[in-house]
Amino acid sequence: MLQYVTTNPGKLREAKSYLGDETIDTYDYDYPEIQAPTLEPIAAAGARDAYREVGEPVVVDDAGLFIDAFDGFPGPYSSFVETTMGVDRVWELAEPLSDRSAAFRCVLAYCDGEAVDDPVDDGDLPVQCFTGVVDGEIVAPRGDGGFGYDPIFEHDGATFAERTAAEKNELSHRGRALAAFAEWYQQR
Ligand code: ITT
Repeated sequence: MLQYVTTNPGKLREAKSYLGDETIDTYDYDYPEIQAPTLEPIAAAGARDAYREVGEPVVVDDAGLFIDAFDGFPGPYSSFVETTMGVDRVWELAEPLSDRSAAFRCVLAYCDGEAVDDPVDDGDLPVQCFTGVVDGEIVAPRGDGGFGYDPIFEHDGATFAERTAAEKNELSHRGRALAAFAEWYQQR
C-alpha cells in the first residue's frame, strides 16, 4: 500500500478522490520541512525522511501559492503565512494590485528506497518528483469547499473553494501532479 504522508486532511481528500481508497493509505507524520526557495527540494527531503519513518513506499505533497506581483510570495512559505497572517489578510494585501495573477504549484515526491528513472537530486535515497501547476487570480474570498487558499484563488470563473474535490482535481495543481504520478506509478 502506498502511504500518502501528510497532516493536511484537504490534501488527502483530493488524493483519495483521484487515486481511490484502495491505492493509498494515510500516514499522519509531520516530517521536518527544510527551507528552500522552491518546492522540489522540500518535497524530496520530506519523502526521504518519511520513507525512513514509515518503511513503506511513500508520497509527500508539498504545495504553495505563488503571487506574481509579490515575486512568488508566499510560495514555499505558504503554510507559515496561512498560520500567521491568514488567508483573508493575503487577499487584503493583494486587493490593491492591478495585476493579481498567481499560480498554485504542487510537487509530489515518491520514495520506496529503490532506484527511480529520474532521481531528483543526489540525496542518499532515490526520489522521483511530479509537478503540477495551475494559473489563476487572487480574488475576494468565495466558497465553502476546499481548504487553505482555495477561497481566494479563482480559475476559469470559480474559486477552488466553489468546486468539489473531483472538480478541483480536474483543473488543479494537485490534480495535474497526481495524474503524472499515477501514470508513472502504474508502470512501476
Ligand atoms: P503537510 O506538509 O503535512 O502535507 P501542510 O498543510 O503543511 O501539510 P504544505 O506545506 O504543502 O502542507 O502547505 C502549504 C500551504 O498551502 C498550506 O497553508 C496549505 O493549506 C496550502 N495549500 C496547499 N495546497 C493547497 C490547495 O490545493 N489549495 C489551497 N491551499 C493549499
